[in-house]
Amino acid sequence: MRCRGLVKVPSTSNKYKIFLRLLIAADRVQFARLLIEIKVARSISIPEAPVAVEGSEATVPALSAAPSCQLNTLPPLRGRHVNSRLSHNMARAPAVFYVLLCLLITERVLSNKARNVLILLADDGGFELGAYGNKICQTPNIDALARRGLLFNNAFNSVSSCSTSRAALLTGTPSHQSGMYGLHHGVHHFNAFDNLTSLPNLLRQNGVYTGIIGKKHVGPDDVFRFDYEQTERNNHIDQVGRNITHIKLLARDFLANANRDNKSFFLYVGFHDPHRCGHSEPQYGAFCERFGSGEPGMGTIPDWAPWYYQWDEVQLPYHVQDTEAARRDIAAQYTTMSRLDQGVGLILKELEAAGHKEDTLVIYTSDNGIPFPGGRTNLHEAGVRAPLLVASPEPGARRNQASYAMASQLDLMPTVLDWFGISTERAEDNEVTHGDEPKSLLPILIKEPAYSEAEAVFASQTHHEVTMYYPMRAVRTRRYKLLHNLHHAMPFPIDQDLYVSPTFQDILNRTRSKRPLPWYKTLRQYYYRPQWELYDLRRDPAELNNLHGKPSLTEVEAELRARLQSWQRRTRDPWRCAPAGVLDHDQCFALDNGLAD
Ligand SMILES: [Ca+2]
Repeated sequence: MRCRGLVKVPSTSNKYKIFLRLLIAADRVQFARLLIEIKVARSISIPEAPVAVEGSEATVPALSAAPSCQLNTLPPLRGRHVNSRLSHNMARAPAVFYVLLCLLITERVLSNKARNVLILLADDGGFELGAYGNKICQTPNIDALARRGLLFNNAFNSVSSCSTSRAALLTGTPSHQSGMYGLHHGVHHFNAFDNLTSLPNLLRQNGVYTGIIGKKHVGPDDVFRFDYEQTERNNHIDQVGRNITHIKLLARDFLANANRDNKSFFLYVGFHDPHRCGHSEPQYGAFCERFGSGEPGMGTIPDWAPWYYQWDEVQLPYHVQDTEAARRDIAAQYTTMSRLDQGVGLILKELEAAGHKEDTLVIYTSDNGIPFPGGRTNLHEAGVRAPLLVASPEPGARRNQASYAMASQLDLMPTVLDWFGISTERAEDNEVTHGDEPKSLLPILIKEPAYSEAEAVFASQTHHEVTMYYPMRAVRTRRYKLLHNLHHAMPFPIDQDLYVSPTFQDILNRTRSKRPLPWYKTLRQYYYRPQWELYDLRRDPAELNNLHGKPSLTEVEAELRARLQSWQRRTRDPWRCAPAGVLDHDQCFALDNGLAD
């Protein structure tokens, strides 16, 4: 990917320069009063001291307080140098000058045309959202965001694992091409290739102020570098990912910096909610739903009013068994979703208070499916189908509408670059079917594209944890999905986090004791999968009826398979000959292991 464009920095107009010269001679005290008055009109509240959560090993780091006088919300006036000249030379200026100055400043603010992006990323969040039809889980802030923008009904992750998905989102590159084959932290230790171009690096090179608050979980550092980083590297993950008061204050700090420097910004908020924590911090509950709840020993998050749900009233997803244990697990997830929702509301208020509601593209999505059987780590629908809300402040942008266009998270990098006016080039390749490249979603925000059965998204998964080697590749059109389980003879792996969950333990215990298991699969079916899976999603959204090899769909399957192979070649998938062949000098050589079909 090669960058061609630059973010435009507005130049000082001649008119502006003339008025500045006129103003050199004004009274210092009155000028200061004027600035204070303007500040009052644009003020944001003084930051509160963040509250540490009792029982957490983490401490809340001190934030750099926002300046008491919010001059940083004003245009730069060519920096402190000009301000200093004004301060020293203004004397007895007529009131009309102040009015003119005020008009000038207003004009400059309005004509500045800052273009900013805010990404709000849930961790393992699904469709527990009112905007997507969940009537039980309360998410008024995200629902309000949906009303301000466009809701995508066919949005997909390109992989169903945390680090790999985040790397894909931030590079527009599928996991088998980025080198980020699995989780980044601990013994898993996966990293992207050193020469990969990432969105934050590209934006920084183009003068955009970049920030990440919360979960980063990708590396190496040089490939994913933000100007402002408050992540699990320098904080406890719960403090930057679940303590919504702390997250709010960090956002305020970042926005104050952007305003002070009068820069376009890209802010990526990686919530850790609604991720499970039964594996890492069981004292807070299966989803950390008690963290900061105000209960004894749990600490208090000042901005969070917890919602609690009745287990027998939750809206059970089709891929979760209908038992009390699983329903209680879902109820805990809802409580954590509601904390995420309130965090989203706080960030959006900070954005508005900083004066950027009308110049910022806001995107809400999730890195992978919910952490339940059939969800995260699967390329089935519940693992990769993602909520996606995009709210544009542009005149004419669609609001309170839904789109059925196929959208991949690989599209988010070109979307953000498009928003900032940064053009890129990719090498031409005739093997790629038109439309299979990542694309900007901005045109869809204006007009729904014509319906096309040919639209497709792709997915690629190799690991989650380092021990969970189970490579899969998939192509999904509006109607069909073809899924290739490359090493299907192995049992499908289960991650530590899911294994200890009440839901999976319930499946295990019921299977072992041969008690009824009201689930959509048996455990054996879940573990052992065929090499190829083909589904007609219009008729079979739960993907229970594998149509692979069905004579009436021979042509459909062949087309999907060719398209998937073409995508794998184009993206230089090292697994493109597996499992029936060995790749050598861009050719597949047969292994004669009986897996060619
Ligand atoms: Ca995740």
